[in-house]
Amino acid sequence: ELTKKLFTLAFIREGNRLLLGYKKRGFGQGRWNAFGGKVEAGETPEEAAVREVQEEAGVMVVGGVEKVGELLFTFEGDPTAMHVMVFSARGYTGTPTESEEMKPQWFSVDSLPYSLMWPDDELWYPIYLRGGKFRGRFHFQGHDKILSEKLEEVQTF
Ligand code: 6U4
Ligand code: NA
Ligand code: NA
Repeated sequence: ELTKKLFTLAFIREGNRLLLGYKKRGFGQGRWNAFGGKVEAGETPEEAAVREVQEEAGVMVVGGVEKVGELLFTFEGDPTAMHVMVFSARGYTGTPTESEEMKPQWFSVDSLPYSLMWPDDELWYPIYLRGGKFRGRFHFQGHDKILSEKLEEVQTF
C-alpha cells in the first residue's frame, strides 16, 4: 500500500522571468528547482508554500498563492509517494537571497535549464508557463529515469 507525503512547490514569476533555486543539499541536490518542501502538521499547503519560499528564496509572497498543479511522484522500490501541490505566487517583496538549501537565480522562461532539472519538469512546465493548470503522475527508476507518466491539463482541481 502506498503512503503519500504532502509537499509544496512554488513559483515566483515576473513577466518573462522565472525564479528558480539551485538545490545545494537534500532531495534533488544539484538540480534547479522551484521552491518548496514538506507540509508540516497544522499547516495548509498554501501556508507551507509561502513559508518555504521565504525560507529558501528569502522573499515574501504577497497576495497569496494560486494552485496551478498537482503531481504524484513514485519511485521504484519505495512505498512512499510524494504528493506535490504546485503553486504560483501572485506577487512578492524582497530580494532573492541565497539560503543554506537554495541558490536563487532568475531565468528567462524561454531558456530554462531543463537538462539540469528533474526530468518531468520539461513535460509540465510548458502548461504552467502558458497559464494552464495540470495534474500528473510520474513513476521513476532512481532519480533520472521516468518509467511511466500521465499528464493532463485541467480546468479546476
Ligand atoms: P528539509 O528536510 O526540511 O530540507 P524540505 O525542504 O521540507 O526538506 P524537500 O526540499 O526535500 O523538503 O522537498 C522536496 C522538494 O522537491 C519539494 O518542493 C517538491 C520538489 N520535487 C520533488 N520531486 C520533484 C520533481 N520530480 N520535479 C520537481 N520538483 C520536485 O520539479
Ligand atoms: Na525544500
Ligand atoms: Na525546506
